[in-house]
Amino acid sequence: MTQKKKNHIWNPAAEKMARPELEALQLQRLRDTMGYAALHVPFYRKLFSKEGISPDDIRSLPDILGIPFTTKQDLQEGYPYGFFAVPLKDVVRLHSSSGTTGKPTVVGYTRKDLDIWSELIARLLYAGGVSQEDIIQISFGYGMFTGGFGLHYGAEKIGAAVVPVSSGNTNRQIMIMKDFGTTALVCTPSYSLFLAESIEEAGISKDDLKLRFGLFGGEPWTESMRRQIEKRLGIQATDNYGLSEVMGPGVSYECLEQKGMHLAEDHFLFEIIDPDTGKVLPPGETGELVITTLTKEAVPVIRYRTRDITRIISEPCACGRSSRRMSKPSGRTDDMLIIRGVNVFPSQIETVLMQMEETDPHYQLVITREGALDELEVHVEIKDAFFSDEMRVMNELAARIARNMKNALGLSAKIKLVEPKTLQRTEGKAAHVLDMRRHLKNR
Ligand code: DLL
Repeated sequence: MTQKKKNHIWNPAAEKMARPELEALQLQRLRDTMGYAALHVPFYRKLFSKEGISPDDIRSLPDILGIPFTTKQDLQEGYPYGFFAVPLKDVVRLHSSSGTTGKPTVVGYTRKDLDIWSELIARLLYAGGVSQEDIIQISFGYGMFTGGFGLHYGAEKIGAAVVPVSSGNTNRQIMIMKDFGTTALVCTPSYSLFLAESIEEAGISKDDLKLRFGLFGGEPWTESMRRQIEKRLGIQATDNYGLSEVMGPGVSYECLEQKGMHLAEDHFLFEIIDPDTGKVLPPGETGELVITTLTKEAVPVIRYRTRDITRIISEPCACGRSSRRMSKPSGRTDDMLIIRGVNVFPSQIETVLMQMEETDPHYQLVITREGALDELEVHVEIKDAFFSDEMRVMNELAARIARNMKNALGLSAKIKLVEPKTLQRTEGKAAHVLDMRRHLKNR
């Protein structure tokens, strides 16, 4: 394993700002954002006047509690430009969310928004070990997804050599990685694992590569998956979170301590609420993340419900940054599966699978309904070394997985073992769930 680079901070003045100073800055920016949104976004103008809210009422950060939430549905109803606070002549870039649930949401950036975005990506890259000496291969999709272009401009800002390969064409990715001497890889965690698998298959040893750091994000992944990626690629892997509705990557980023993602608190305000009641939870409790943008010009959002489930960590980090951190999101409120009344997140199933040495983190959950009863079938890839032609051996393994799942989650599932490398791989975000009940409902 490479030597740890610590305290590698891009913008110490901002990232190590004393908390009282940071909170005063947040308050000032919150009031400015509210005044700005009331003036330029009809949705907020109407909302504030209906609720009798004025930016002058915000005298301390907790005063934000009186403001109603903004939801994904609100943004969708404004499709495409309803939430824009500036005329299109001032917009220099447009991105959109993937739109797997209904209409996509369209987000715009002014030149100042792009400058701030690059600044936050520069912080992210330094935190993950990357500097101007690195050759950074960006294997996120370049397109409407914010991953590719988002990382790109921050990487140029710090002066790294950027290889904008985008996603897909795995053989070419590996060739470039080897021939160009890539030192830092940027993609989704699931794609990094697929790359690791393909590199091994091609008979390339990790010692033939110069990779040292992996900066991943865009989807949930577990600690055990991180360990596996680090081992197979010989890198230090950090996690990065963000969402297009508030900017894209750069909202929070992990440092090499690998103990949660530092929140970019000078540009966003973070809260954790109970997703059922909407009440703000006490510090440290797990709930839904709510974000308010503090400096966005093109599309400011106030108290946006992300639907991501996480926890805020307030204890100081050994890296010296003063920001609080968020733990790895365990899933989304709309990802939660209710199977025969049991609430489960795909990440919990992944954790059970990853605790067993025989299984790979490639799995698919297929949920169907037989009459009134939900059935969960888990398709699991078995590692090459453990795959057997003997039925008895495979049945015994399937029974053990089913038992572990029952013990950990209280859920019975049918386990279907599949041969190594047979489940579909993705170049972007992995799709682990096939919920056939949704198709039934939609008919
Ligand atoms: O995924 C932005 C991004 C790109 C972040 C690259 C990091 C790296 P969207 O496509 O709008 O934006 O998807 C946002 O993805 O609400 C989470 O549910 C999920 N997500 C993003 N990063 C993480 C992460 C980008 N590190 C949605 N862990 C978010 C878990 C994540 N989930």
